Amino acid sequence: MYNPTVLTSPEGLSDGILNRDRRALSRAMSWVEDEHPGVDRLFRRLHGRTGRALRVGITGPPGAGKSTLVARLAQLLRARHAEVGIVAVDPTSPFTGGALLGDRIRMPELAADDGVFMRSMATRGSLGGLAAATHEVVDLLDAFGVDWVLLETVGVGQSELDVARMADVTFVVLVPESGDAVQAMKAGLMEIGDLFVVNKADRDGADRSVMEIRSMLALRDRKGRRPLEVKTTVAVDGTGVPELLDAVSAFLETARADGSFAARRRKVERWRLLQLAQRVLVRRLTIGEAGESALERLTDDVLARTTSPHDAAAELVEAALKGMAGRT
Ligand SMILES: Nc1nc2c(ncn2[C@@H]2O[C@H](COP(=O)(O)OP(=O)(O)O)[C@@H](O)[C@H]2O)c(=O)[nH]1
Ligand SMILES: [Mg+2]
Repeated sequence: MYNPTVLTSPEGLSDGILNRDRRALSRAMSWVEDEHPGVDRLFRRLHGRTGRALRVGITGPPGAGKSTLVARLAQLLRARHAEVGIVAVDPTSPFTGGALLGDRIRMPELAADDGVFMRSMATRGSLGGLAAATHEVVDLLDAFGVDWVLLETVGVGQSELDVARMADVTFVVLVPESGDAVQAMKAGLMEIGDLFVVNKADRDGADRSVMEIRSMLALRDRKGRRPLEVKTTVAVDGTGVPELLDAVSAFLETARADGSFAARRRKVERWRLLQLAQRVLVRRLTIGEAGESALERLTDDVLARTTSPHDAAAELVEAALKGMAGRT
C-alpha cells in the first residue's frame, strides 16, 4: 500500500508520484535540482512510466510575452480537460523564479487549479547542467501523468537553447519591434523554431514583423521540410492562442506521421545519455582514495610540466575505466 508519509526514499517518492501525490512530485523535483544521490534509483523506477506527455518548448527574448502565452495555453488545455505541467527556465531570476511568481499573480486561477503543475528552474553551474536537470523535471511531470509540458526558456545562451531543443515542438515568440527578428536570428532562434509567433499583435507593425520573419525563414534550409508557420497573438487577451495551439497540434501530428517525432526523441535521448555518461565518469574519477590520489598526482605532473593536461585527462579516464572493469 502507498504510504503518503514516506517521502524520503526513492521508492517512497516514486510510489508517491505514481499515486499522484503532488508533495512527492515537488520533493522529487527538488532532489533533481539538488542532485540528490537518490535520483538514480528514482529514475530506475519511473523511467518506464515516462514518454507519454507532449513537450512544447516556448522560447524568445525576455519580455516577449512567453509566460503570458504559456498561461493562456495552459488555460486552453485545461478547458479541454488536459493536465498541464509548466516548467520555466529563467536564468535572470534564479532565486525567486520571478516569471512564475508573476503568473501566479496574473493567473490566480491557474495556481489554484490542481490540474496545473508549475516549476521554475534556476540556472546551475553543476555537473549535470541545466538542460539535464530540466529534462529530469519534465520526465517527473510525465511520470506523474500530465498530458502536456510547457517548457518556457529565455532564448539567450547555449544551455537555454539546449533546453529548447529537448521539446517535441518549439515555438519562438517575438514582438513587433524592428530588429527583433534580426536579434533572434543572431541568437540562433531562427534555427530551432518549428513555429514562430509575433506576440503583442495589438501593437503597430505586427504584419511587417510577420513578413520580416517569413523572409528570414526563407533563408533557412528547408529541403524536404514542411513550411514554417508564423502566427500572431495577443497573449494578454488570448487572441490567436487557439490558432497557435492548433498549429502546435498540427505540427505534432505531421511529425508523428512522418517519423520526425520519433527521430527527434531519439536524438534528445541519445544526447542526454552522453551527458549522463559524462556525469557518471566525472564522479567515478574522483571516487575513493585511488581516484583522489590519481587526480592529485596528475595535477602535480601538469603543474610540473612533465605531462600535458590532455594526456593527464586521458590517463585519468583510463585509470577510472580500469577501476570500473575491476569492480564488475
Ligand atoms: N500589449 C501587450 N502586452 C503583452 C502581451 N503579452 C504580454 N504582454 C506584456 O509583456 C510583459 C512581459 O510579458 P511576459 O509574459 O512576462 O514575458 P516573458 O519575459 O517573455 O515571459 C508583461 O507586462 C505582459 O503583460 C500582448 O500580447 N500585448
Ligand atoms: Mg517569462
